[in-house]
Amino acid sequence: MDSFVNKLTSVRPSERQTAWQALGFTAFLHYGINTFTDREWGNGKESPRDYNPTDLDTDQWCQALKSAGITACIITAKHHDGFCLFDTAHTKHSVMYSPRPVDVVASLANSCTKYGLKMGVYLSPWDRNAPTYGSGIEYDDYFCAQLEELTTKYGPLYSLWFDGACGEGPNGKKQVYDWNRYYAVIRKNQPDAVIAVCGPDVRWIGNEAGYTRPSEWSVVPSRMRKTETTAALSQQSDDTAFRQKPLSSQDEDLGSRDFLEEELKRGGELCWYPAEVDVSIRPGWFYHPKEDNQVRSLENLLDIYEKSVGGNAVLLLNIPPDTKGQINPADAARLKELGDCIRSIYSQNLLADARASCGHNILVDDDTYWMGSNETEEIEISLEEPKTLTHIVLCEQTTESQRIEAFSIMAEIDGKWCVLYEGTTVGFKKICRFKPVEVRNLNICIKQSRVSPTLRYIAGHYEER
Ligand code: FUL
Repeated sequence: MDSFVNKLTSVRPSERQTAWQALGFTAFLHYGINTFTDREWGNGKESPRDYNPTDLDTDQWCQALKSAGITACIITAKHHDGFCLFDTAHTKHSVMYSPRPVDVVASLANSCTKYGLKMGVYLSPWDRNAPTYGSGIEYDDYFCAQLEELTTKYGPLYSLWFDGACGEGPNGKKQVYDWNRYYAVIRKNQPDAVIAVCGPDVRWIGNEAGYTRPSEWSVVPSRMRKTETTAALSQQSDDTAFRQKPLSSQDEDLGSRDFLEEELKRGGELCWYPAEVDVSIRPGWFYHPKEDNQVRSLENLLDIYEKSVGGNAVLLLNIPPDTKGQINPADAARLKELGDCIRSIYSQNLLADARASCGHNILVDDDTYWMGSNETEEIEISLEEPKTLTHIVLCEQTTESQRIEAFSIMAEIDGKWCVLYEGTTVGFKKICRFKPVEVRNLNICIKQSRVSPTLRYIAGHYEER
């Protein structure tokens, strides 16, 4: 085997990354002092008295998320304003000093257990309230003490999410974050949790608009881990080898064969760093009553879902609880519609009774998988009776790395083979959409792969339009 492609496909996910990827559709919950001050970024000077939900109900949050088919959620335990939604021993700038002293993180953890959702936390390193912010070790001690609380008191967490914002604190100083120290606390207490965005396990997609690249690779240059945010970038010091050619999380090509070849030639290294799409259901990350009529449309959300979850990424859809302390009826109704729609399209594999030429039961969604013997392969799928399809779902066995570089889906229509879809990457899950077509015979042509391709699952679906 060519040592170059061998090198690319020897990059594999960790168990925690694979478990995270399987969550597919997840939620962000931006909730805190900004919810009550009607702001996006607080300045840290707010009073805990401002926090006053009239009817906090984290069960209701979970019900709304479940109705959309969401599997996990991340709560903003502390945003840049430094106000803590949990019972921390290290500051009085928290819910416990508000008119409603309820540990929101604990309440959500209980609700998540009740409804079978996983929970993660966002803890902003930028803290505009902490007096020690910008002091160096003293602030790191504070931040680690809060991480210690969050990672030991609330049961298993699936994700710790760090954005890269690094502004000034109350005394006008900036903090240089000791990331490795923060990571060590998480690895010690929550070894199964991924560390996302400013972390080694999950890559920021590069935008907050819900856009996923048509070719989304999980094998990317290792230096992506340092450059996904401007804050992380500004903290880089010794990246001399690459100064001439900086990498940005916004770049369209992060993982093609040519691009990675160039990277290796320059002395770079590769890592498994899968993408997460964070996007809000409304214009803001926090709840603002004036945005009640700006909840994204069902059509738009379904499109984002299909391109992210079905584009080798995880969707992290932000749904901000309102001043009552609940998911607003406008968002809750949209989530239910979205869930109904996803269930109606994807619950049933219309190819389940078909025959696949690869000799492996690839039409059953289980842990087994097929591996071809050549870099190009064809799998014919024949149905007993013709069926109308609008979607084909392909899943690679990503524990064997990401191998497929180009594929097409062909259908025999009136005795002629026609192209239904042409694609590049597959990865964990690829959703391919096309105009309704009645088919009996399909051909999945893998036109190029790094080494012998794998497929774990193929499904066909129909969406009534
Ligand atoms: C950013 C923050 O500045 C926004 O307020 C929001 O929390 C977003 C998810 O991350 O870095």
